[in-house]
Amino acid sequence: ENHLDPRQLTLSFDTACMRRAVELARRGEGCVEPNPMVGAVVVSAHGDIVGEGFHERFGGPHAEVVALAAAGKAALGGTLYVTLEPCCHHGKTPPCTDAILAAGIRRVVIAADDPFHAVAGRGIAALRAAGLTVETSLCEEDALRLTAPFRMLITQGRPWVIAKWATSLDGMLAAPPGEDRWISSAESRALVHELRGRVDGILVGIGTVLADDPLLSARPEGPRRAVRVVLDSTARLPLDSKLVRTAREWPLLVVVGPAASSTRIGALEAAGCEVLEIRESTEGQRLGALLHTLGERRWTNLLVEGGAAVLETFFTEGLVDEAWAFTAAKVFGGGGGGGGAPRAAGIVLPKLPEPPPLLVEEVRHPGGDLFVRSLVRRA
Ligand code: AOF
Ligand code: ZN
Repeated sequence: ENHLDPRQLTLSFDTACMRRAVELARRGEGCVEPNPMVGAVVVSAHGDIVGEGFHERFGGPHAEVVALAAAGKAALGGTLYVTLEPCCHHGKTPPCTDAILAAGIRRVVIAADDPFHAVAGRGIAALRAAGLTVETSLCEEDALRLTAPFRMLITQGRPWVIAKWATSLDGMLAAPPGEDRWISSAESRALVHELRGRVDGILVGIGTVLADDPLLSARPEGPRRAVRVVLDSTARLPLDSKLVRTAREWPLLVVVGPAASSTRIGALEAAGCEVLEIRESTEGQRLGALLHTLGERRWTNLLVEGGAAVLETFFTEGLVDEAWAFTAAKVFGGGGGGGGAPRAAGIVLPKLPEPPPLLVEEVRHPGGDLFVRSLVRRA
């Protein structure tokens, strides 16, 4: 005969609640960093959803505390679903494990561990020691992806790197002179501005600045104001560039090498730029040292916007975590010279010892372009 397996029912309800918690967590994107995005759902002993919450901003209450406050007395004897192991340390707020015990929760379902040294398994242990039922790893893959930039910062000491580029259908990275200066559609550019508004930094090479004179700000502004970063080993950045002229409004970090003259450095500093000198000898070491410094500043997300040589270095050094590629349905031609611009794929990929394994996470068609967002998978 045909009857429902009650365990199957429980499993799918648990999964639905955890998916909801993951969805809630994502609302904190751009506001919580360098903290992780976390979401929580409280289900009463009767099986009703009685509270929801997420970590809304850095320094604010944690997801569990928000969800438990919403549930009030209805949490007694209930279940808490949370996307990250509850904390058990006194940080900017008291331990979530205490709040969970005080609310009378009986069962806690956790999607992923917290790699932060003050927690790292101790949150789970504290709840078990208090006699609660604790289950782990439900929707773990989603929760790990959700907190991947946080985990990169905690475990590797560097920000998550997002590489972005736009090309024509024939692989040209920039329009030939005289053409419409935009490659991608207005909708594609709006997606990039949204991204710019939630990252900690937006990085380009000096070549891109000299060619395009970009502003690199988010328009409209997002939840955070990214620092604009220029890789400029000899400090060639023009004082009348848009970047330098707006340096007092939007922070600008100029990364120079030992060959940069102190006069140029002084002029950039006087114009409101921060100049960071990196002395390592190889390109790879310099990039590693820069990312390490940015990690010390607790940067969680860095957007790399080009040009081709900078993208190539990041890929070659294995420092790209996520790729945003826009392809416009336009053919520029000119690959044989005569105004032709560099080929993105042609320059970036074939020089790699091994092409990075990409996992496509999203495909869209903003304004008629093709947008592919993918993740670089590592062993
Ligand atoms: C949780 N629930 O919603 C979050 C957690 O700076 P604080 O005091 O807010 O603490 C931040 C640390 O707490 C962070 O590094 C991470 O380990 C954890 N974040 N934990 O139980 C939450 N956001
Ligand atoms: Zn907490």
